[in-house]
Amino acid sequence: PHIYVEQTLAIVKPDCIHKAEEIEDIILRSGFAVLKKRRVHLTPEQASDFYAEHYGKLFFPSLVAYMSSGPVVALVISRDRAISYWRELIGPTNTYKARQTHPDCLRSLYGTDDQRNALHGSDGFSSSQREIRFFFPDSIVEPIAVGQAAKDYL
Ligand code: DGI
Repeated sequence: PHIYVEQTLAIVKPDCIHKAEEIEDIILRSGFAVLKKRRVHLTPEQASDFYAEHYGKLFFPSLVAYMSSGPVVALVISRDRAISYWRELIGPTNTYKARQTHPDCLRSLYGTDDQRNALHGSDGFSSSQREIRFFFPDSIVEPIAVGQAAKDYL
C-alpha cells in the first residue's frame, strides 16, 4: 500500500498577515512540510487572474480589492492527503458560518467576515497545480507515491 504525498497551496490572506508565523507553526504541527514560501503584494490584475473563476460575480470587485490590499504569504505545503486535509483545517468559506458550525477551524479563529476569511486552500488536484504554478512558476506538481521505506516518518 502506498501513501500519496500531495502538495497544495495555502495563502495567508491580507487580514491575517500579522499572524503568518503563527499559521506556519500550525501548518508544521499539523504534519505538513513547508516546501516553498513567498511573501508578495498582488496587484489587482494578479488577484483577478488568481480568482478568474469568480469573474462576473457580485463579490468579485471587492474580492480583488481585498486580495490586493496588502501582502499575502503563499506556501506550498505537503503531506499525505494535503489538499483535503488543509481544506478541513481551514474550514467553511464564510467566517460567520464557520464560527457556528466549525468553531475550531482556522477561518473561524482567524477570519474577519464573510469575505475576509484569513486563509486559502486549493480545492482539488487541478486547482492545486494551477495555483502552485501561479505563485511558483517552475514547480513540478505531482503526488508522490511513498512506499514502505518512508512509512515510519509519515
Ligand atoms: O475556496 P474558498 O476560498 O473556500 O471559496 P470560493 O473559491 O468559493 O471563493 C473564493 C473567495 O471569494 C472566498 O475565500 C471569499 C470570497 N467569496 C466567496 N463567496 C463569497 C465571497 N465573498 C463574498 N462577499 N460573498 C460571497 O458569497
